[in-house]
Amino acid sequence: KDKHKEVALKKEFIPIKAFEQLPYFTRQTLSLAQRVRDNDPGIIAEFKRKSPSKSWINETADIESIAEGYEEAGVSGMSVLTDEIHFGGTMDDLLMARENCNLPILRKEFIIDEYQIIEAKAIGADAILLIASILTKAEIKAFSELAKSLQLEVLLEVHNEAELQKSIMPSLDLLGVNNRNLKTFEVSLETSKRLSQLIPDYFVKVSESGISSIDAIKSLQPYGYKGFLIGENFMKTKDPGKSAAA
Ligand code: IGP
Repeated sequence: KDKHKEVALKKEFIPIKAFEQLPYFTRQTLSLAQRVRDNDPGIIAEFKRKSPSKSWINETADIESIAEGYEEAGVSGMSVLTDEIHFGGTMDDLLMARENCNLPILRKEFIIDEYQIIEAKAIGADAILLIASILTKAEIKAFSELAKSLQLEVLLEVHNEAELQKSIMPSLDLLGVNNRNLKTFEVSLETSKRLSQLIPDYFVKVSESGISSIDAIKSLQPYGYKGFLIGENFMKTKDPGKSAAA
C-alpha cells in the first residue's frame, strides 16, 4: 500500500516498467458494466471537489469516508476525477478510493495518451473514460484495445450524433451520453433522450451529468438507460454517501 502511495504522490514521470511492478497492476478488476446492468438503477457516484462550471462543490471532501459511504449506499460504481487543474482531483484520490471500497472504480480523466491507461491500472482503476470529442477514431480504437488488454473496461463519452457515429466499435463496454456540453457547460437531459435510439443495444447505456432527482432517472429509463453518472448532486451535500442511498 505504501508503495502505491509513493508512486501516486510523485509528480514526475514513472517508467512503465515501474508500473508493471506494482501489485494493483495485476489485480483482478471488477466489472462496472455488469453491476450497472444488474442494478436498478445503476448509479455511478462521482467524487468531485470542484468543476470548471461551478468552482468549488466540496472543498473539504474526504475521499476515504465518501468511498465507504458510496459503497454502503449500494451504488454500482464510483467515478474518481484525477484531473487536478479543472477538478481538484489527484491520483492519490483514486488510490485512497481503491483502498477504502470494493466498488468498480472509473478513472475520470482527459485521456490522450496510452501512458494514462497503464497508470490507471497501476493505481487500482477498473474502468477508464474516453471522451470522443477530444480523440480521433483511431485513438479511440487503440486506447480501448489497450484498456481491454489490461482488463480495464471502457466508458466512451459522446455529446452528439457525429461523435457517436465515429465511436461505435466492439472494444467499448459502456456508452455514456454527457448531458453537459463541455464547451458551453449547458446541461440538458434531452441530449440523452435524443441520442439513445442511435446507440446499439449491446452497449450499457449511461446518462451523465445534471441528474438531480429520482424523477430524472425515471424519465431516462424508458430510453434504455441503465447507468446514471451523478457527481454534484451528491458531492454538494454534507454526507454524499447518505445522499446516494436516498
Ligand atoms: C457528473 P454532475 O453534473 O452530476 O456533477 O456530472 C459527471 O457526469 C461529470 O463530472 C462529467 C465529466 C466528464 C467531468 C461527465 N463527463 C468529463 C470531467 C470530464
